[in-house]
Amino acid sequence: RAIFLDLDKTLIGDDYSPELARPVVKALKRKGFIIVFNTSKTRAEVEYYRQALGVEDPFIVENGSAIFIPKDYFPFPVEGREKGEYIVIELGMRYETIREALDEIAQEYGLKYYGNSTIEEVVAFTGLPRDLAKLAVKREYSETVFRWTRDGWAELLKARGLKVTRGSRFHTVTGNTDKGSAARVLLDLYLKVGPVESWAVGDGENDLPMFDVVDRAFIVGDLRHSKAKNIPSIEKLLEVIG
Ligand code: 2M8
Repeated sequence: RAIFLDLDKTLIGDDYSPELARPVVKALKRKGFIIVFNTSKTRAEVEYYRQALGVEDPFIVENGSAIFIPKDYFPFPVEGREKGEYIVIELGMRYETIREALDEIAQEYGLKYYGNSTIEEVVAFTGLPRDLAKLAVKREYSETVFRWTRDGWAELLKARGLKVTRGSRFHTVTGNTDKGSAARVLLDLYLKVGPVESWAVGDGENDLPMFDVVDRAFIVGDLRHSKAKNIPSIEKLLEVIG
């Protein structure tokens, strides 16, 4: 069994600490789940949580933009870009391209995103501890927009082939991808090895496409989705896992 897990407000709470997630990850491991983090976070941020929680499976970053697969993880060669200890399957757009589009309209719409903010501003807007904020601004495939003074910017970006999605707190700008497409690509790789039952847990609008590609979906909180079962909190997830 493989489980796709959103991080913010699903596996980790408002303080961004990995502590709440520990018992959940432990229970999932005991049950033999493959644990795939599928998040808006950057590779640097996910590496922090993987290390803190002892998770070594592949992971999906920046809202479905790229799948990082440890080299030699699958018993067959995987097509992708070699980057350090990973093979990376890139489904999104390069950060530089997204930044160019944002920079062009930033002034007109009063847009604030990580790239035109100081670390202090990022800390203030996200509530991230400074060390984690530094990892959050290491974007490779997406940008997080947290403030604007005029509407219409999202439509403009969409007309230029970019995607704007709501996360737990902010808006994410990516290429034409989502958490569901990336989960599908990774599931197809697992299916080459053998049958796999897929689960997903998330809390935000950007998690809905992921629910559509798995066998069992769970929503933390009160977001609606026909296919998913609502579970009120992260701790409740433990009951579901059994
Ligand atoms: C952003 O992600 C959240 C989660 O969905 C959001 O869009 O609301 C990203 O910038 C992520 O990298 C960052 O850690 C997080 C901080 O809340 O915000």
